[in-house]
Amino acid sequence: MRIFHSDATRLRQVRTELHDGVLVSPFECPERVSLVLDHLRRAEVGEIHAPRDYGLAPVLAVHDRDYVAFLESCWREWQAAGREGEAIPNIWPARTLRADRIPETVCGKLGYYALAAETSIAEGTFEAALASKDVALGAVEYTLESNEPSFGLCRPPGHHAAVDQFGGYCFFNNAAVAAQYALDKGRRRVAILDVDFHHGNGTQQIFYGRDDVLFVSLHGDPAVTFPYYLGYADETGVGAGEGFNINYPMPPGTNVDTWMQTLDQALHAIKRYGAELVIVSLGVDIFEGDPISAFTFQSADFITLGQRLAEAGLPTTFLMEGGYAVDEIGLNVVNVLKGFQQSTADAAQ
Ligand code: OKP
Ligand code: ZN
Repeated sequence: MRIFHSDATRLRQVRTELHDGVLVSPFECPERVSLVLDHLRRAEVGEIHAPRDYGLAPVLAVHDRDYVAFLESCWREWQAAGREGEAIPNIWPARTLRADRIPETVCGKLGYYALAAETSIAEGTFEAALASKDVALGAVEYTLESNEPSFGLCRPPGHHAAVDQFGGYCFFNNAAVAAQYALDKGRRRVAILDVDFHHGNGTQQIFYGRDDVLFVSLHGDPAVTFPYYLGYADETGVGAGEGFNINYPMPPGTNVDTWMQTLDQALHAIKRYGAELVIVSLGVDIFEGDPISAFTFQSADFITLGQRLAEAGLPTTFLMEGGYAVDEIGLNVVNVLKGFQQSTADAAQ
């Protein structure tokens, strides 16, 4: 298995996250990268490579050009406006307001392009987001060329980022960028399997009307969990995309047996679809000790998860999403990848 990592993913170093009404030190912090990297090195999961610079074209293949320009200029404009803290939206084009005009100044644009308020923007955010999509592209390109598995240590994560919205710590949808890249390289059916605790609303939105990417997600029930306004089981796709979006919302506290049975259903759907590539949105915030999530995985359960994924027998790229219990995040990621490798080795014997 080849691993992709870029030091530039650490460039996002915001001080604030609006959490429970308080500005706290962000859960999604650069130390996450160091911890995972440490464990990957110690466990000798595979060679660690830096990705090349893929430029903006693969981003613009799934994201809106004005949205990307906003992310690039937001912090500069916010500073030029003389604001004291980090850039945080405080008004949105909510249901009773107009969403068909983009305001001209940064405060209005922030609300237009944000889907939540916990994700502050400051120095280095755009640069880290660029590095994160390069990590994803490096990983998927390796799998496309070799059929060997890969892991992209993306940070910031991506699955909440929609065509023209950021939030939930996400700016560019790394999994979507990678999936589109695979299609542009000739793959015809790509599956994205999202196992992060939170629903991947951005990935769903990007591919909702399309049949060339199957999106399958296991997540906390949005009735009681972020992102609240997407991720229900009746969201099955639209038009050509009808039937190519599958959500498995589960209540907080769901046990691992139930979760694994649901995973089996998800993998069946991916096999039936005839996926040529599986991109796993790998959030390890399904861990029982995660500070902002509510599933019950123990560290050993992540090995089982890796084994089950390997049994699907498909070319697989893992991309890092969430996971915030910093002490165990590295171990849990390594366990998924080791489980996957063991099972693949068994199958080859
Ligand atoms: C990003 B990823 C919980 C608040 C949650 C934002 C969560 C973003 C998760 N009380 N706030 O999917 O791991
Ligand atoms: Zn999450």
